[in-house]
Amino acid sequence: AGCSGGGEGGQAAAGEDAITVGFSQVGAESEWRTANTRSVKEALVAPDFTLRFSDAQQKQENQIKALRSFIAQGVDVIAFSPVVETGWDTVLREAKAANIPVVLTDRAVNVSDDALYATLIGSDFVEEGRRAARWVIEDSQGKDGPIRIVELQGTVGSAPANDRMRGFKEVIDGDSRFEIVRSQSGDFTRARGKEVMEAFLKAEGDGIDVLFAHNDDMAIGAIQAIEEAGRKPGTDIRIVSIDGVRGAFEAMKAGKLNATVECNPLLGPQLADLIREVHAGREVPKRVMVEEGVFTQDQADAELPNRKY
Ligand code: GYE
Repeated sequence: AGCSGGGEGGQAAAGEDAITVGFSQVGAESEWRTANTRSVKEALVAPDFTLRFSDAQQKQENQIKALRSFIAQGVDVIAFSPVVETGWDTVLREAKAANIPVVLTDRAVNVSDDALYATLIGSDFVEEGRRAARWVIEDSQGKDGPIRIVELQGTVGSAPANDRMRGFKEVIDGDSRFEIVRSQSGDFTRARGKEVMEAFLKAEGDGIDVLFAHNDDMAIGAIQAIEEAGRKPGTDIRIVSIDGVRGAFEAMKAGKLNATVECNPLLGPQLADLIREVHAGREVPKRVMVEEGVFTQDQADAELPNRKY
């Protein structure tokens, strides 16, 4: 192996046995995603790993191209966070034919044969949706219906959008006071979250009681739209979102966001361990879950200094 240490900036050189990993990331659409990218890049380092990183800019076609290029380069392991759930069978078969194991991070796929990937490490998005709904119900104690909810969905066809929608609806449907009056995608970005919220406000006027956003960034965009419409976010419209990024804690401290459901993006170290196992040909669980909780406004001040993303 030899040459450890050295190099510029004190960075270790890749060892002879370094595992070459091709990682295809979704994009840089949210605070969650930038924290996730940082975590992956910090974990997959020399001397144990050589990382080839590719950003798909939220487009599946770019991801498929990146995976094909990793296959052509003959990387040891492919890891990727699939933009959407469907449409992966062909390229995953190509990886399998080339004997390159695939580790899914963060988002799930919908494939005909689960043997097309080795394992998935990520959060339970259905449970996150349920948690958001339970918070809404708790927050609405003693209130009469109808309580009108608008929903900002994540990227159409993505696992977190599909699952968070399903989990939220499952719980909210059990309480007849609630009605989801509008539901549309804001693509997990602040800019789209703001635009779609503007359209909701235009269509519904004062008739919106609750906003459920599939991520914090869209909620933060929507908060701006609500303020520009002359209403008070967090008061006139109660707001819950998902991720638990720093921006959400700051919005909670300012009284503008009411609650955030945690979704931990710091998967790098666990991903590195899984890649090692898979590369060594050892048996791994098909699904590895990340543990997380829910935070409310009254906890924001105390919790903010502890946040790592
Ligand atoms: O919630 C959102 C990001 O897949 C869990 O993607 C991830 C989601 C996250 O853009 O902020």
